[in-house]
Amino acid sequence: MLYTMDPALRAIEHKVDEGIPLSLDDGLTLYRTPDIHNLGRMARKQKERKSGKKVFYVLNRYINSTNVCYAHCKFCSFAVDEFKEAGNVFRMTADQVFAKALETGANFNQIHIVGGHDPRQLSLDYWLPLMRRFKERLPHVQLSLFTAAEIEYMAKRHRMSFEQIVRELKSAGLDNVNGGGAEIFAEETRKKICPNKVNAANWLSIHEELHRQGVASNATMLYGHIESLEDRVDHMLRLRESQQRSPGFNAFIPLAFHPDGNELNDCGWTSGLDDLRTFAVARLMLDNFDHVKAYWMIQGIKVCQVALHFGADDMDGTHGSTDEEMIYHSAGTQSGQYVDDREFRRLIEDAGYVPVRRNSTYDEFPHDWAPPSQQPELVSV
Ligand code: V47
Repeated sequence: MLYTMDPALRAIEHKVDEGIPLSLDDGLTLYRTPDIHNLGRMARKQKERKSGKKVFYVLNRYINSTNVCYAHCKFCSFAVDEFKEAGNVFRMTADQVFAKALETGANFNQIHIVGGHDPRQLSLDYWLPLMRRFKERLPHVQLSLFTAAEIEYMAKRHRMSFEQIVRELKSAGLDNVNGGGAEIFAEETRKKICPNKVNAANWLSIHEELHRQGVASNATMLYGHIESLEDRVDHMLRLRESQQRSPGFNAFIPLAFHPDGNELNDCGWTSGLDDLRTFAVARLMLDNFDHVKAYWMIQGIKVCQVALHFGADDMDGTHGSTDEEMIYHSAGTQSGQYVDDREFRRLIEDAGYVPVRRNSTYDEFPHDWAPPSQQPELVSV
């Protein structure tokens, strides 16, 4: 049988080739086409226009600094109510975070830290000295800290504007803000899944302020729960418009919903095809984003490798051998805790691409680059 292209894709491909931004209807057509092969081909063509044959990864340390959280998002299995479940609480001291980061040496280019809305930890008094300490001891490491939800929480508690809080964080060395907290911007859906969290307008305002002050950031989308396809495409369009107003997003990261242990468990798991479609649609909709990230921890390393043929050009970070990611592990991910950089390079090369080591802001490094001194500072905890 002769294989024919879905005719609905032809006009969209023409627009992409001409650099014309896609509409909400185009996004829905891409999501609904049965022609998954041409969808992948179009996304791959766009990926290769952006980053050629390169696929990026970062040597990373990943830390969840506390699971105490007062936001009570319906999709979250990680957060703990410190009064109802006191026995399950962890709250690292600044010394513990510092020691954890250096546990496996100093040869990494990014430290990624996120935690809950914890009134005892989420304050400038805790974070600013710790950030300065990192910068002093590890000048080659970029600080990829917080999400916009955590920044809004700190701004509120310190009675600061977004402009003021970003200035404080930047002065202590903030290089990049993680893309979490975006969830789904569409108001009706957002109200149902995370009513107590930063709203869509503030999430976007915080990222735009970060960019104005020269701090880079990422953006995520949580998909595969109660949202509609319209909500997903609308989310991408709001990000594209925000990038237009105040550029500074590096990567878009689709986060597949994980159902174990949370109130939305009856939504189940996303399918492999839904994951691949989402990478491809994002690559085609977000024409002003340089990177689409397939984070092995989330869709699993096998789907993420295939995603390199559906528009993704980044596999995120190695994680250190003693890292313990908890957001996804508490929600049922089957991904392990650790992938080393040799494995990343093999997966990327097998897919026909060239692995490139990066930092948070996509400066490139030889794969065997090492910082001048790798001696970890001894810290008592
Ligand atoms: O905002 C929480 C998500 C996010 C679940 O910037 C869940 O490179 C799926 O910020 N199922 C935080 N997702 C993680 C985050 C992140 C992740 C990867 C890369 C980057 C980056 C940032 O985790 C939250 C929420 O959307 N999340 N629970 C769950 N059950």
